Amino acid sequence: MSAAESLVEVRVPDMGNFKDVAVIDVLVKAGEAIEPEAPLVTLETEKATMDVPSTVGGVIEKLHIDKGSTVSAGDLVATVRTRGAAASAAAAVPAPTPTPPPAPAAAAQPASARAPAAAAAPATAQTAVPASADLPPINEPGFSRAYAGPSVRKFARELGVDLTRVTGSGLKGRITHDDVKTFVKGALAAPGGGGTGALPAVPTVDFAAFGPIETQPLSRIQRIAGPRLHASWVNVPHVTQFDEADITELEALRTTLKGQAAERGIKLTPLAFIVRACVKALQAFPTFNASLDPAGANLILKKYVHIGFAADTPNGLMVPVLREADRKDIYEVARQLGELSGAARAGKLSAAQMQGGCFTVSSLGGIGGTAFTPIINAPEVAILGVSRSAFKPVYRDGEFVPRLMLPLSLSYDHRVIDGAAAARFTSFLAKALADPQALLEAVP
Ligand code: CAO
Repeated sequence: MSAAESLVEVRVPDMGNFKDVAVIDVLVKAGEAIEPEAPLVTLETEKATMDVPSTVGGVIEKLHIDKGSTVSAGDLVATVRTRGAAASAAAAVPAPTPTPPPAPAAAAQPASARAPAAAAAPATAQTAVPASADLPPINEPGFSRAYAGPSVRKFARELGVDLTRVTGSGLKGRITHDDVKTFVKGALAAPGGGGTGALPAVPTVDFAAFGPIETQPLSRIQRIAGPRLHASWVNVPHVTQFDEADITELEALRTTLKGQAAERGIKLTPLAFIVRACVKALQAFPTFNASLDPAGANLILKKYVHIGFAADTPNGLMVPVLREADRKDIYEVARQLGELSGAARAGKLSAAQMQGGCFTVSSLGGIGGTAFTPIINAPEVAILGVSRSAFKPVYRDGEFVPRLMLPLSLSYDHRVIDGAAAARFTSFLAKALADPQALLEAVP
């Protein structure tokens, strides 16, 4: 240590009647350079949280308390190496700044009882301008009620972060420095790199605190598919149009043809008919066979029809693509559906076999259900969900007759497709499925 340097002990200041107060956050590390008044640790009593500031600027020589420990007035917090004459640390310690307890207690209080929180906010609070113009403006009443210590509030102010949007991971949901940093990172990573797309974080829960648990890693496919599904969910305004197709004749026809198809090694499932009907619908409604360009300014219409279909495999959801579905008759469609789903289940699909899709069909009909809302396989603009067919009473020519009805759930990108077009598309599909002979026609 040079002659000009000295060591200053920073101690816990007088906290009134409080003793054995919990240290809920340690805000600095040994070796870290700090300014005078920099918060060192955050303490929490039953009534408030408070930061203990340093009395001097310098470098942290040693920290004497850990997160999770308890302290009382006079306990040594840190030793700070500083330049110039050593100040009398105990005498110079400013009083800690309290912050009221979290929302549940605050919510039960009258508004006036929450006033100290507003007072704890810096004087600039009402006029603070977000550091990033992309971050949403700060909700001042919410900010003042947010459960965070003074240093976290100051930090959030500096970055222009609205604390009402930050999920606290600390004790009882208290917002920490790391939570603010995580929020900012999320805002920067969000589409557009700003903050308007930032999502509120899901609370972190210690499940083991409530009973036995087991942790299973997600499969490789789930890890790849998850972010893509999420990207579609948050980027594409989804609407789902429901409809029903009368497939009584289709099933009758399929039953008569199934045997001879099987002799050719083909499993003629309802999905083959559905894919053929989708091809016709995509030809009749070209905006469903399209994608928005990345800028969202142009619609790219595709002159080919490659249809993806969701396949449930032991490794997770995969979407093989049936290429040039418009050039294949129903038997060829059925044969390729069988081959591709077999390859998917065996984990033998090539990357090329999963690329280039224009529209996706997700059939849960072999499993069950009456309807669902499939997530669009973006940048495609629509996906057809198919549920299990069932006999229903349908009113026809003055009487109820049993008809086999197939539930259809079409999710579409509302930026590209409007509701009327979606309703026309599913009506068209229903008509096409009700006329199976037309689906059997040879394909040029
Ligand atoms: N209603 C009633 N029965 C149906 C049906 C429907 N909509 N669709 C299929 N079936 C019947 C079939 O006729 C078949 O019965 P038979 O053997 O008596 O003819 C049985 O269900 C099983 O069919 P399948 O599953 O072998 O064939 P498929 O063409 O219907 O489906 C495939 C193939 C790959 C789509 C399917 O196996 C699959 O993986 N489905 C799940 C897709 C999925 O997970 N989607 C969700 C994605 S979002 O998470």
